[in-house]
Amino acid sequence: QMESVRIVIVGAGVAGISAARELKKRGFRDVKILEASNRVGGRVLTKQYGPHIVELGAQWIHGQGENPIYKLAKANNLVNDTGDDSSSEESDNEAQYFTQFGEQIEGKIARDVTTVMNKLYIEGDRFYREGLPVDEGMLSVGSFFRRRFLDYLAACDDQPDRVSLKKGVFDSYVRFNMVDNGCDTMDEVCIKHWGCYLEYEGSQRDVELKHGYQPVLDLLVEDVQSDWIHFDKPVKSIQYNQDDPVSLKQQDLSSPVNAASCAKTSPVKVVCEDGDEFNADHVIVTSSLGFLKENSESFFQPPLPGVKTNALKRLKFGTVNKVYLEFEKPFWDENYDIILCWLENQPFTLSCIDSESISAKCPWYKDILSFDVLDKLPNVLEMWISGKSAVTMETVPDAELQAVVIEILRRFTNNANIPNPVKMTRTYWSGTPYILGSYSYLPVGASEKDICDLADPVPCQKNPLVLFAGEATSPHHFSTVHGAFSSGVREAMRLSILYGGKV
Ligand code: 6YU
Repeated sequence: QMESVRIVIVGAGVAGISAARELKKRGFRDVKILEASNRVGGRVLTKQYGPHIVELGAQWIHGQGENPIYKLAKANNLVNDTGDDSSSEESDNEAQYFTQFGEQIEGKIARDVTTVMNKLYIEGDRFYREGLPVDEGMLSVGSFFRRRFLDYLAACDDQPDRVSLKKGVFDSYVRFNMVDNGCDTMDEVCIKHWGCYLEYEGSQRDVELKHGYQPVLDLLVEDVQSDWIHFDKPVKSIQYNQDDPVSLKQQDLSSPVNAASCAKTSPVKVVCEDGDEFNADHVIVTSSLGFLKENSESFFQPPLPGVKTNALKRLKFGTVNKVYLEFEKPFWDENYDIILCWLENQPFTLSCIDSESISAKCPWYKDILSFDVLDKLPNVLEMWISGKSAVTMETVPDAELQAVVIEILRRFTNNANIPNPVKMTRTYWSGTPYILGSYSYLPVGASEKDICDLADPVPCQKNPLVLFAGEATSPHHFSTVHGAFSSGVREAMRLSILYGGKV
């Protein structure tokens, strides 16, 4: 029976591929994946860079233990398991902190602050895990961090200069978390649900892949029939019949009446931008939260129920971008990432840009987090930025971007001799059609229930015509590759069970 069930999957990102793979394992044979772009992977995008690679999207496997992506990569000898913890105090020390005045902050100051903040990061989980009451004035992770950091500062009784430097390191810690969460500010991120995101067991929080994500993606795609995937097939709308019981498929088709009505009936019609239409019994939508937030009204006919549109409104989807700068040779100390710390209330203007430029009107560069040194690309620095500033940066022309970034590097490191890069590669995640950002997060006012509501099929669980997968539908692993993967498996299993398959 499964062989004749028609399933369309929207999107060939990790969630879509993982759903297709699981459907195939479970005996489904009539599956089509419609992908808007001309490639597999979505937010996983490994690019060849000379003899090496860069990751324009996902970069690490977050966590070990039962992480399904870690298990797959490990079994295929694709991970760099060093055994050390990349989020430990030691590795935080493999960074140099600079102020906008070209002053390098003493290692001990940076260490003290990051140690305090790493403890607060973990403590913040307790509001969710232990149900601790949340203070009205401290609803966000940003306000929690700030208040508890100020308590720490008050207890230290440092000289004003030292206080200012510590605040600078604190500011960079907050920006690190903005990148980690893909948000505009940590004042948006809900402290009550901070612990909702679960880390896997294991000593390494961020596991590196020897050859990047591409070989992992290849392993997943290998298990999917290649003729299932249709590229350059953007889906424009999904029409589903709320009243059509799925049980029609399960009726006795030997009766000519039933057979004829089943042949005619299509509970779901998937319409593509090019006019092609696909009739199906079920559709699994894996479009990003960003795409759904923007398009759900016209995308689903009839419109999604209120509980779903409310979830779409409440959950948030941010932007993280990277810029790769290649120099003729390294001017930095080996292995030391360059982290920017802005000291408070100090004027700062760039000399390289005119007053009419985008960067002068909107100083996006103040949200640059760091310039990271890459083991495998010795001449390259990787710059990170998050939030609205990352979106603004996408509109800045190459020449202006390069000038700004190089002036920032020169001024922070107090090294006027830093040359211009020989090559620059940049990402545009907010402007990437059908993705429109980087990953989802839980803002103040949203909860785990919104994620579950988003994941629920439509019109209802008993009659799942339109199913939802993708990282943003994963209550405990949103924003990750493994969350996307598991959500695809989850929805394939939902269909398998519906047609009598085993759990
Ligand atoms: C991870 C990491 N990582 C950095 C950056 C980015 C992301 N992530 P997709 O969008 O991929 O696929 C959908 C497809 O559907 C797509 O191809 C579309 O073209 C297509 N489509 C959509 N609409 C369509 C339509 N109408 N018709 C046809 N086709 C359509 N994750 O594990 N490790 O290091 C990073 C990072 C710059 C952009 C990441 C990372 C996120 C993952 O990349 C992402 O979740 C999945 O790939 C999504 O797959 P998908 O299939 O769901 O959608 C406390 C707490 C904190 C919480 N955060 C902690 C974790 C921090 C995460 N940090 C990540 C950091 C980096 C560097």
